[in-house]
Amino acid sequence: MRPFGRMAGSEDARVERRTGRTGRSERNLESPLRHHFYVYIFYTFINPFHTLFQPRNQRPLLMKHKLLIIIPAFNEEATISGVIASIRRHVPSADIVVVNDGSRDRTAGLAAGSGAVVLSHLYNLGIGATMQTGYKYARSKGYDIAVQVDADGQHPPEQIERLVKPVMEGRADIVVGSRFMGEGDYKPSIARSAGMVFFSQLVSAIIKEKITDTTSGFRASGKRCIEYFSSRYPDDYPEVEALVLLHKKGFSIMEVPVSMAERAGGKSSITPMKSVYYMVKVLLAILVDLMKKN
Ligand SMILES: Nc1nc2c(ncn2[C@@H]2O[C@H](COP(=O)(O)OP(=O)(O)OP(=O)(O)O)[C@@H](O)[C@H]2O)c(=O)[nH]1
Ligand SMILES: [Mg+2]
Repeated sequence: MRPFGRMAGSEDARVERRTGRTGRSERNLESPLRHHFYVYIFYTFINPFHTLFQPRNQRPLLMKHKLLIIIPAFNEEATISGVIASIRRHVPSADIVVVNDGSRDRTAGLAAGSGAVVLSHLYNLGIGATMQTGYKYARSKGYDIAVQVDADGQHPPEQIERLVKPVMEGRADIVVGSRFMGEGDYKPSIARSAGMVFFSQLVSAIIKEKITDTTSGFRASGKRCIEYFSSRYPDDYPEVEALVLLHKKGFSIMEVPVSMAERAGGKSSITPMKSVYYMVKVLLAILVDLMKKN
């Protein structure tokens, strides 16, 4: 007896077909005309539609491009494994790199254990430097698209596809997931909300296009943006300034609605004091960017 039973194409099966021990008529199975007929029917009528019935996460559009998910992570041991598992489930064709920004907890080990590539900063360098490390990696490995997904579980991986699609179709150089386009029920604190409204109006006025969520880090960048970000990326709290820099360089920016959760674990770095510093720092940085020639 064979341990795994009998395979359809095995020698046994072929012998049986020849000898007719399967009980089926030999003439039916061997008829080349009928075989060609089935093949013709399959490739003419059934195969052209097969992509419609594929599961969402195996859509050819996502598989045609080299896609990298960049996860910036600083002390995110509570959530990193779950975030990686969820990305794998929803975008199995993507590669994942975790940029561990000098975490003092088990973030790096857990990320490696979940199968992601892990790049570690020796010291905490901040989110700007963390993202730039990710973009440098994307560029060096020739990725077509890079998507930033936070390590704290705020960015839903099932919505990565809607960020990536316009970039793949050549409709935008960067696509930002916006919490304020009618999806989800994200409610920031009053102080944060004031800052968000202020920056959204400022950036919209500068780039002459409505941007509703300038602080969202849930974004997909195409090849040209990857190239640019690998050589220049703002420091602290970089998301707002990055949009102004991209606009200055002539890149096209698009927003799509997304829903975002609250942090699923760990600790937010944004205290009320830091929010004030953030506002002033980003404002000054944008003014300097606008004054600079290049
Ligand atoms: N805070 C902070 N986050 C970093 C740093 N380096 C990398 N990160 C990662 O950058 C991502 C965004 O940081 P968050 O602290 O979540 O910032 P946020 O989403 O604006 O703030 P919350 O809404 O409070 O979560 C997370 O995945 C962090 O782990 C760093 O130096 N400080
Ligand atoms: Mg967060």
